[in-house]
Parts: sequence; structure tokens; C-alpha cells
Amino acid sequence: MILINEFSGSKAAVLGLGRTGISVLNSLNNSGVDTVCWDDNVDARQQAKELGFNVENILHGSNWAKFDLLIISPGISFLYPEPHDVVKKARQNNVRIDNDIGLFFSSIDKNYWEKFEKEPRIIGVTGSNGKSTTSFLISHLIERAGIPSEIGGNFGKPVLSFNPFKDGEVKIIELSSYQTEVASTLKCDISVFLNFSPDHLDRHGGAGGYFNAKQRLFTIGNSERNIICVDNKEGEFLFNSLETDELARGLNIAIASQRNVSNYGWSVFINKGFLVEWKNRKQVASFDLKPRLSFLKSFNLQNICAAYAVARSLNISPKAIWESLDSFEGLSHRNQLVLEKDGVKYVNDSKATNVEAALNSILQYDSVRLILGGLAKKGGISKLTMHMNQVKKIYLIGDAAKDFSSELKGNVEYEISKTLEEAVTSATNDSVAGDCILLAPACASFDQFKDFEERGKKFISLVENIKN
Ligand code: UMA
Repeated sequence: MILINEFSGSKAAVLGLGRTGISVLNSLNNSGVDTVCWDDNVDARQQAKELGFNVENILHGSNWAKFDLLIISPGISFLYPEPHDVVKKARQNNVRIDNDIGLFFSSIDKNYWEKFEKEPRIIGVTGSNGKSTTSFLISHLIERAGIPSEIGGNFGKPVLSFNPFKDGEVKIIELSSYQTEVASTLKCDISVFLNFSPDHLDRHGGAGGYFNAKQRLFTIGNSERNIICVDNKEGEFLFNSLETDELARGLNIAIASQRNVSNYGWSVFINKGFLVEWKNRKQVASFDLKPRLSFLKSFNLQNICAAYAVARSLNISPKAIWESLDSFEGLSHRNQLVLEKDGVKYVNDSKATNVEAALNSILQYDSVRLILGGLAKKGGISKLTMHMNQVKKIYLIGDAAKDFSSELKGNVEYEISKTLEEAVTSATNDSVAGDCILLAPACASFDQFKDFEERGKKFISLVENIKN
């Protein structure tokens, strides 16, 4: 657990009692902060009571003059579509609002860090898609180089549940826009921006708000090194604006999976199937990805470039990085091959919760039976319907099934399977050798599951039944 001595003796209200809220309460209580907590869900409140936390109705019952801090969970609306009523109350009473990420960075005492033989490092990873894969790849590369690491944040483990820092250790934090939007402080040593595509638009008041939330990691962060993918215009904009600072110029690394960026001061990119690194107009390293291209491509080459660039920033040699990439086997719920039986592949990409991620997944396979649906994101699925050449049939599940079916009409064969069980059974019955039954729902999971992990686990268990 991470302790936050800065707030010792103060009084905090904590809103949201999921994974984040409970970790915040544990940390604050152990740091000498007096806490009360609340959740809109009665079961969550009951659970918190049973854990011994002080549940108080901060929406109606509390005198706000007594609070120094309000700490909110990522799921709580901060500004759009409307701030949560508790957030409004805090603002009306001029109470500081923060989240676990802001508390985590406030807890870092660099004077204390000087006692370490080798200073720990913090890496923040943001972007619309591929954050978890990149975080995992980074940890794989650096662990192989003998550097201890821990992954958390949006990846699943709240940052305040991290173990205390160890000598030379690297903490890797996956950061969602919900988290960067609120955090009062973001002080990573290395910050990574992967890509941008509209997502969570309601929560950020549109694409501009969403980009702004992500951009805060770089604008308020002031990292020693920024690693920015310049494959799209938001990345180009960000890289260019960071390099206008003369002191930072040349310290940032541009990465690209779609073009040669050797004209940037320091760059890592994919060129004709090679992963290449350039620095000061000279090629530093080059590795032939082609023998493993289909496997590596499924982790998205942007993510591979980003993880390579982080490892280089930690002074790991190109050769050592390459050897570790060769041994990487992937991770759960992200383009995970669960089973290959009678020539039919079953792939779990439950983490593909938006259209871009689902499309990226579909494009990896030649003959796809796609399980699509859940709780739809804004913007529809027109980007998907334009790329149906590899898709044989779509099996629609969840809340979005009816709306999606009208968008798919005339473009591709589909059926409304309603549940994941029905979809897997139906797709299996329809399949022939060479097909890939792909769960890439392009939707949130909350209509039928707790989260994307539960959805992915359900898919795996259904597929395991087929195996047996
Ligand atoms: N709640 C309220 N009022 C509200 C909204 C929520 O009281 O208006 C309560 C709920 O009743 C529930 C609690 O808040 O009891 C849930 O809080 P939460 O939704 O913030 O969830 P946590 O369990 O704290 O998990 C969060 C992240 N969840 C979200 O961002 C929605 C997890 O990311 C993250 O792994 C975890 O913190 C640890 O850092 C999940 C996610 O779906 C994986 N992230 C989104 C994504 O990847 O697209 C951003």
C-alpha cells in the first residue's frame, strides 16, 4: 500500500466504493486521514460498512465545511454530461477534488528517493487503444532485463494498492482519460501517448474534451521523456507542441507504425517489416519482424514501438529488447487465442470495447465470425461496416443488438444471438476450418457483465466446454 503523509490530520470524503474507492480508504486511513465514504449503490455501501469504513450520506447529510478533500473514483462524472451531485457540492463549498492518481503522485517524496541506490521510475501510458497491451509489453521487456516492475492504474490494480517503491523498481501506470481528467498531479518520468480515436464522448463533452483529458499527462506532467505515436494528427500535434520547448527538444521519442519518421530527432518506427530506431539522423538498430509479423501485428505495431522506446529510455540495449520481444506470448482478453480446434480459431478480444479496437482485431484474420455488441458507444458502427470483406457473419449480443442489426442490414449476414452463450454456440455450429470466431464486441460490457474481464472469462469458459 502507498501512504500519503501529506494529508495526515485532514478530513476526506470518498465517493465510489469499487476497487479504487476501497484502496483510497485503506491508504488514507493508514496515513492518518479521517475519512467518510459514500456510494450511490446500496450494496456497495453495505459492503464498505462490513469492512469497517465510516459510511456517511455526503450528498444530503454532511456539513461540507468539515471536509478538506473529496476523492472520486474514475466512474464518477466530473464535468460532463453533468457533474455528479457530490462533485457539485464540493465545488460549491470550494473543497479540493482529486482522485487516487493525484494522491499517488502527491505521495512521492523525491528527497526520500535519494536514499535509493538506483532511483525508481514511473511510466504513464495513455491513448485510446492498446494501453494495457503496451503496459504489459513494457513490463515484460524490463523484467527480462532484470528490472523489477509493477503494473497498475486502469490495468486493474489501483495505484494506491501498489507495494512501496523498491530500489531501482519501475511502476507502470495505465492511465484512462477518466483518471487523467481529474488527477491534480501527474509526475511520470516517462509518459507514453499511443493513439487517439473518439471514445467516452459523453463523459468528456466531445472529442476535444476527451483529447484534453489525455493531453493533461503531458501538459501538466513535465516528464523527463515523452514517447508519442505520430501516426495520427493528435499525436503529431502533441509531439510538435512538446518540442517547441527548447529544453525538451530532442528528448522526446516519436514512434510510428505507418511511416518513416527518421527525420525526427529520436524515433522508433516500422519500415518495410523492420523495427528500426534512429537517433540524430543515424540508424541505431534494425530488427526484422517479418518471421513473427502475424503474431506481433496482433499486439499492434504501435504498442511494440512504444514498449521498445520505453525500454531504450531505461537504457536497455536494442539486442536485449529484441530477444525479449521474441519470447512475448501475449495477455488475457486482448487478442488472446483461446483455442484452435478442427481448424477453427477462438479469439478473445473482450477488451476491444470500441469500434477502432474491434476493427484492428478483425483486420488480423481472413475469415471472421464476429461476436459484436453489448452497451453501444456513441457514434455507431459505420467504420466497421465499411470493412466487412473478411467477416462471414456477425452474431449480435446485448443491448446494442437491435440498433446494430439495422446498421448491418445489406452489408453482411448477421443474427441476433442475444447472449454470449448463444453466440458462441451458433458461431461454432456455422464454422468451417479456416474460420476465426472472434469476440471483439466494440461495446462496453456493463449491460450483461461486471466488466470486460468478466465477459472475456465467460467467453473462455464457453470455449473450454467446446474443447472438452
Ligand atoms: N458509482 C457511484 N456513482 C456514480 C458512478 C459510480 O456511486 O455515479 C460507484 C458504483 O456504484 C461503484 C463504484 O462507483 O460501486 C465503481 O467505481 P468505478 O466505476 O470508478 O470502478 P472501480 O472499481 O473503482 O474501477 C476503476 C476503473 N473503472 C472505470 O474506469 C469505469 C477500472 O477500469 C480500473 O481498472 C480500476 O478503477 C483501478 O484503477 C476499468 C474500465 O473499464 C477496467 N476502464 C475504462 C476503459 O478501460 O475503457 C476507462
